[in-house]
Amino acid sequence: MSDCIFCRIAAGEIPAKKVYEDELVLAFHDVRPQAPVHILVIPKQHIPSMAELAPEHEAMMGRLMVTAGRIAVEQGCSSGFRTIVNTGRVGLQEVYHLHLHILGGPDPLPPMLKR
Ligand code: DGP
Repeated sequence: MSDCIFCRIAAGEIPAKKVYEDELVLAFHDVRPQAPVHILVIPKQHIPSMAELAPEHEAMMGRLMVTAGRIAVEQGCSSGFRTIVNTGRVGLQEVYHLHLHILGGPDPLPPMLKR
C-alpha cells in the first residue's frame, strides 16, 4: 500500500535502521524508542492489524515470532525483553500495518499497563 509508512519502509522508499530482513519479515529500530532496545518486527505483506490475521498467515506469523526472539537476544536482550502488539483504537495502535514491538535493555522495564 503506497500510503502505508511501514510498506514504504519495507519497499526501501523511506529509510529505517534495519536489523534483519528476509522474504517474509523485516525488523528495524523504532523511530521513537521507549526503551534502550526498541525494535519493530513487521510482515512485509500489508496486514492492517492483528484483528485481520487469518489462517493463511500462520506460517508468516510463525516466522515473525521466531525471528523476534532471535533478534531480541542478538540485540542484547539476553536477560529478557517485552513484546507488544497494539491493536486498533483501544490498543492505541498508531500505524495500521501489523507490527510487534520488542522492548528491552539492561534494566527491568516498568510494570505493564501503568497509567
Ligand atoms: P503503535 O502503532 O502504537 O504500536 O506504534 C507505532 C510505532 O511506530 C511507534 O512506536 C513509532 C513507530 N514509527 C512510526 N513511524 C515510524 C517511522 O517512520 N519509522 C520508524 N522506524 N518507526 C516509526
